[in-house]
Amino acid sequence: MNVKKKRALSLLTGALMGLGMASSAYAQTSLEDVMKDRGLTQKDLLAAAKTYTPSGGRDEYLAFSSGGQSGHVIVYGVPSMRILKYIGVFTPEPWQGYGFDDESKAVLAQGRIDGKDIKFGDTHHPAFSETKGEYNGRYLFINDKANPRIAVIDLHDFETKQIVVNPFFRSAHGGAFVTPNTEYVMDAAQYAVPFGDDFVPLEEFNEKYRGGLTYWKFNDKVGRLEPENSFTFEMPPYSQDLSDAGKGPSEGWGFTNSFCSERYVGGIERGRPPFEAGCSQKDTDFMHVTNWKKAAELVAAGKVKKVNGSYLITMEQAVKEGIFFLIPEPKSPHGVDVSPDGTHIIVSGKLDSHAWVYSWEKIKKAIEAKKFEGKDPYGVPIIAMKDALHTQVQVGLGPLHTQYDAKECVVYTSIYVDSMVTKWNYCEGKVLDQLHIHYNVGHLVAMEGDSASPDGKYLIALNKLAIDRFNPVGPLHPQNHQLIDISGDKMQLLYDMPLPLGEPHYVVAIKADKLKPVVRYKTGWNSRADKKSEFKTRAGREKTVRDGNKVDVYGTLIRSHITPEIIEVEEGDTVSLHFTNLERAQDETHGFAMYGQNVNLSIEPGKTVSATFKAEKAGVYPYYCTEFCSALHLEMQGYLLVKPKGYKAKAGKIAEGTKYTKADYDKQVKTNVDTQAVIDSVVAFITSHNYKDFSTVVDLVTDATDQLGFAAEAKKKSEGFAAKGDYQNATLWAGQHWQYQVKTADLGLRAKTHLEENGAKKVK
Ligand code: RUQ
Ligand code: CUA
Repeated sequence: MNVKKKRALSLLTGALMGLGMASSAYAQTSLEDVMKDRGLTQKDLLAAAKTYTPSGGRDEYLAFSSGGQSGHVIVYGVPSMRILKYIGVFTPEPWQGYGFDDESKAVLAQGRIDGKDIKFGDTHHPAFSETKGEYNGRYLFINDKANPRIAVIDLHDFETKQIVVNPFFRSAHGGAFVTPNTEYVMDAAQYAVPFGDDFVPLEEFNEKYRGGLTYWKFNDKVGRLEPENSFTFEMPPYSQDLSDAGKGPSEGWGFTNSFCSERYVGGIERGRPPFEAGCSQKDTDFMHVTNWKKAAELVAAGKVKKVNGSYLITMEQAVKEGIFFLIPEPKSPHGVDVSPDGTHIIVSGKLDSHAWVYSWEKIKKAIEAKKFEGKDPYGVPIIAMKDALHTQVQVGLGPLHTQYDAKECVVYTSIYVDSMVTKWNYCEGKVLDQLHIHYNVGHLVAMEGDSASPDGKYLIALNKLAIDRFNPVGPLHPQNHQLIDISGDKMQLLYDMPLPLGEPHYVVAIKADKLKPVVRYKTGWNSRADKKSEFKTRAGREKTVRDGNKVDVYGTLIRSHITPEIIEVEEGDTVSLHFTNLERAQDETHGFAMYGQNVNLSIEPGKTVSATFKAEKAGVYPYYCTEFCSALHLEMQGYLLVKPKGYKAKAGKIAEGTKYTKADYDKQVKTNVDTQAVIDSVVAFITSHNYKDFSTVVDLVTDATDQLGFAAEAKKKSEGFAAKGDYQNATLWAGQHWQYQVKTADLGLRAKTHLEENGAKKVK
């Protein structure tokens, strides 16, 4: 711990220990004042100390939250609850240029349904890729409930790389859940439909409508789902809900909830009692148990037929092969959560006050002994509840989802109706603690909670309502994620975080040090396809290529100019801009926005992106960089000139706005000489230290050397013009020389600061 941190901590502990005997009188009074002013209690201070992250501090965990209908994923730190990023997934996200450059448009286009661009997503459940049941920090998957799709986000750059559309379903809630080595990503349908595109009247619901569960094959090496190798279990029209994959002894199996196994079809307009009445009549629904390992073997052996180009395991086949079973579960269940060791499965019924704990050992025994209490109307064997249940525990009204603690047998269940979290022991079947939250909790997330070795520590309650917790901002309230300390015996509420993008159904949280995202791409990188872009452009190689009425512009961006600065095309041309960001330095992103063409790009260091549009209307279209990237950022600009058809340029030159003389030139040269002295001193500092041991500094130095190279060229030009007595051009090029010097100095100073702050050693 550094001195600053130690001191801050001792001040705080002093204050917490009675406020009368701490070491620093100054800090003590001021803390007391703050407490009095803001009406804080000692308990508040303790909570603050557990979440407060000093400037520059990092979080221990990163949480990835569903962004609900926004179609995004929200990333925030735990315990600070600071939002770090929105990742565009199913919908455009302008800041990241997602949905604006050709590369990301291609990703979004994979998610089209019947050729239609879908402009929202209903993201529910994110899931991390796993190795041996542990989060490996490589990929994140998330489902879209409304338009049955799954997206793949690569955590090496936090970008969405792929979207797949389910070939059978018309909704899918039970995703994304991964098998222990990310062989498959589970996604279950919600609302039964006829598979295929045919219209089938509701009168034929029982015979022709179907539910299902898709196991999407994931290719870990290339980081993509393989629709051609994925398979779907056809299931009864029971409204399959959430799923979870078995682990350890239950590895190879999957578990899926269902509700409305009554198969009730509402229709108040036909004089029928509504859905909700008919869907909650029976005391139990069904947990669906599927054997994906055996199913995969059947597929590999060529025993499964493809329908609509995708493997479909019919109910008949699944029953015959002994890979599909049903077990009664409590009324209208919601969550189904497999224990970290894979021995138990916890299910909660929304209309029941119990959590039901199933034993995998018992289920397996019943399957092996072919001990069934009967079959459902589709011939699927039913395992009797008593042959599968370990225990049932009264946890509160409207239990939904369960998360596992690091401590054996300890779990947390969200209690929707009672607005509560119940901590209980599922081995012994007893309640340990209860905590009220605000209000109506949905999912819970514990740190690494879905892995084979949960960390415990913190729990976040994802509350559906915020009501009175925040400053009012109109009828649509933010959602409220409440951070809870679960390290002790009693749960302690620490923090309320309003989340203004929703509805965020589920969150997964991973140890921050498992993530190693890149800070820059290899120069000329197509990040969406993860390969070198065919449009990569190097400094000095910028060009415009015309082929008929198609114009390709190969440009670059670097502080502080866009090359080219003037683009000339003709009315009716199709224009493709290809830009490469030449920066190597961390966080030197340039943006590119243009008037009236929906062109808005984010070009992170090294990235190459393209934007294609039709220049339909003659006119002048300014463009500029959207990121405040350097002192001369506002000057990072240019013009697209769309000339009328057949336009003939009049002879003449661009009129100079200002005229320069020898005195102007001399003044600029003097400034440049002074600036060079600053650069020299910075260079001397850097090279006299072991800067090569600091990769950040090496990058900065490389960029600075580039800039200095450009500076030398500009200097030569200015001197050439001066020699000819053309002080107009001599002054302008001397000014450009200075621009490059300033950028060199800026980079150099950042490198110097980095060395000073990180204890670089003097080497000569
Ligand atoms: S949901 S509040 Cu997981 Cu979609 Cu339960
Ligand atoms: Cu680049 Cu502003």
